Amino acid sequence: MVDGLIHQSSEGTIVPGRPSVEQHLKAIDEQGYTVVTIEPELNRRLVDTVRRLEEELDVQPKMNRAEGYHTKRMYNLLAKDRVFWEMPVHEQVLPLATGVLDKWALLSGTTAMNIGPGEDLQGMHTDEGNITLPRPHRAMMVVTIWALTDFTADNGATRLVPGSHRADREPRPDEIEDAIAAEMPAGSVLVMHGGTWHCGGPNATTDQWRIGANIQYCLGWMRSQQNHYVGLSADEVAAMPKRLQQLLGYGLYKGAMGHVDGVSPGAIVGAEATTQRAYQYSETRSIQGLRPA
Ligand SMILES: O=C(O)CCC(=O)C(=O)O
Repeated sequence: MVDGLIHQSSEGTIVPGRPSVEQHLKAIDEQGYTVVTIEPELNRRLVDTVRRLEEELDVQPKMNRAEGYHTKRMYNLLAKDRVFWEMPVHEQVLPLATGVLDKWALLSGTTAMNIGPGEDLQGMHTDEGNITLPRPHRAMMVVTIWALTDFTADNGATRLVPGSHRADREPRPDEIEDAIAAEMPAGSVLVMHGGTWHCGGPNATTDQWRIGANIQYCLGWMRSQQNHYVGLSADEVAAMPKRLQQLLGYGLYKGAMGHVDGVSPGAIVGAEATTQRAYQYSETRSIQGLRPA
C-alpha cells in the first residue's frame, strides 16, 4: 500500500492518491474505516520506545483472551514516554476523530499491543460494546490502530468487517466470516468508526512480533475507557500542549461539564492553558449567547 491511501476494499482494490479529510470521513461513514500514513521518523521513535519500555518494565502477556496469551500490552502510554504525546494530536489522525465525533471529543485510551508468535484471534468486538444503546447509532468512539511494524495476515494484522458499523448488533467473538485483514506497512494508521467490528488477528508466524497501538477517542460527555485523571501526574499534564490537555478532559465540555468546584480540572492541576471557570458563557443577563461557540 502507498502513502495516504484509503484502505483496500473487500475486493482488494486500492484507492490511489492522497485523499482529503472529507474523503477519509466519507470512507469511514460508508465502510467504517480508512487508513492514513504518518512520518517514518515518528514511527521509528514510537516503535523503538515501545520495545525499550517492554524491556525496562518487563511487560508480560496478561493471560486472558481479550488481552492475549502471547501479546504484550501497555496502557496509559502518555505517562510512560513523551513521544506518545505526539499520537493523539497527530495532524493526520485528530481531524478524522473530531470529524466523526465533534470538536469536544476526548481521548479515551492509549494502548500498545505487541502480538507475538502463536497468539490466537483476539475475539471480534467493538470498542463501543459497553454502550447500552440500540445499534446502529452514531459513532460514540473512534478507534485508531497504528501499525508500528508491518501488519500482515500472517502476523496478526487487525481483522475488521467492512460496513459493520451499520450492523444492528455487536458481533460474537468468533464471528469472522466477513472479516478482512488490515494488511498495512509500518507507519499506517487504521481509523475506524467505534461501531466497526474488529479484533487483533492470530499470529501464525514463528518469529514475528506485530507491534500496534490503539489511540482511542470518545464523545466529550462519555466516560473514557482509561482514566487519565489519576493515570497522569499534575506536572506531566501541566507540561502538555493545550490540545492534548483538552483531549484528556482538563478543559470543560461545552464550558460546563466536568468542573471541579466551579473551575476546570486544568485549574486544579496548574495547567494554565486549560484553566477556565465554569459557565463563563452565561455571564450576561442577556438571553443572547447563552451557549459557547
Ligand atoms: O491489536 C489489534 O489489532 C486490535 C486490538 C483491539 O481491538 C483491542 O485490544 O481492543
